[in-house]
Amino acid sequence: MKKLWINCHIATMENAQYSCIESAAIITEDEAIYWIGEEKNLPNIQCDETIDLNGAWVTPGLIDSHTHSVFGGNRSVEFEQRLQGLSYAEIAKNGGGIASTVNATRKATEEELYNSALKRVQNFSREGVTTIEIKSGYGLDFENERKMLKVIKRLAETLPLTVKSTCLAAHALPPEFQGRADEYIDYICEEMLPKLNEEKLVDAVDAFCEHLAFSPAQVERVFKVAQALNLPIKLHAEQLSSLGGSSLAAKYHALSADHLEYMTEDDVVAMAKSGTVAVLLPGAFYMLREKQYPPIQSLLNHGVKIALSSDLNPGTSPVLSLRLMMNMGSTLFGLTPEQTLASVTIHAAYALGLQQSHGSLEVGKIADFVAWDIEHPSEITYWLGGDLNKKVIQKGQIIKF
Ligand code: DI6
Ligand code: FE
Repeated sequence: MKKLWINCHIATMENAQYSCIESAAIITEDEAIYWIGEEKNLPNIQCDETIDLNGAWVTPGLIDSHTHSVFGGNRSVEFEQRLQGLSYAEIAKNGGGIASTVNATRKATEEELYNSALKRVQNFSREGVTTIEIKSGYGLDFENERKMLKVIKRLAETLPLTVKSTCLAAHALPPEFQGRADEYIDYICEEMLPKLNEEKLVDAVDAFCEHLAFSPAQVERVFKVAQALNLPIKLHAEQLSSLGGSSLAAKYHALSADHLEYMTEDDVVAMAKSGTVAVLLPGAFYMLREKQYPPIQSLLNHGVKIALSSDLNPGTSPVLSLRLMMNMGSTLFGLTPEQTLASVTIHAAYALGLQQSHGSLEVGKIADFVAWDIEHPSEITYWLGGDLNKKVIQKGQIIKF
């Protein structure tokens, strides 16, 4: 089935630039792009349907490469408590913090987790997101990590979006392993990861490398198992302190290292060498009122690809808008709108290992795109919020919301 999409302008994002084609057209065949170019050069090919895009700007579908979209409960009460003066430590002592989400996630049924995550993911989808990565990491034992990963798999099967699942069992120390972090890492390496992988529930492996989570040495043990299982690697690194996690990620040719506020120049050089994508998370930066900026200029100078993501999670980044992250990427981190668009399209595709098929509009790639009612692609970053009248096309089909 061939469809002809006419009367549009296109920011293809080839080479991580707008790479504009004005007065353009696209021919899709089933799920893929068959032809793309200036309308005046359209080949004489019989199409089954013609869709007039009314002068819209077409971009690749947006890609959110780092989310924790599946979780039980939420932590809005803690947000309120913090604004009334309670510290993180006090909240954690009262059973709050990440432990409260682990508790709520363990208590929730698969059905409950699916239904709440579905609403969050649909929010992104309505905004123009066509690919999303979702992490486990609030179960922290085999049964509950498996439950989360099964929810992610079900989202992948039931939604038109491309969904990638990442196992983040090494996110925090579960209560039953208090004081025995190395034993928990043993459990992940010897049991959890191999079994979850065997059930084909895992597309990639992630960990949280931080004083309040796991050390580089512990993370490295998880990486070794991931490598042996042929699973790509990602890492939460340098969010609150500098432990060299991003260099470790680079050493293992990780797809991405994420957060990175406290990374050093050496880390940047190591990531540039390995081609590891820097995933920046302005939502968590903003919610934590972080003062330390990721070294944007150095990343750009060394040619490290920068992606921006929501980090949607109930604790540090209750973010339901990737476009808001694009705006923050510009206002807080100084990226240009062209760079922010690359950061949620082609660079985000690299962060998920999907760059061959996703992230830019080229012949042979998947026909995921958004037709925006705007006059220039910079507007996608410029407008704060709002729907921006648009059509979302996923695998060659217009999505009905
Ligand atoms: N970094 C974060 O900011 C979140 N996880 C992580 O690795 C926090 C998760 C939470 O507080 O629930
Ligand atoms: Fe995260």
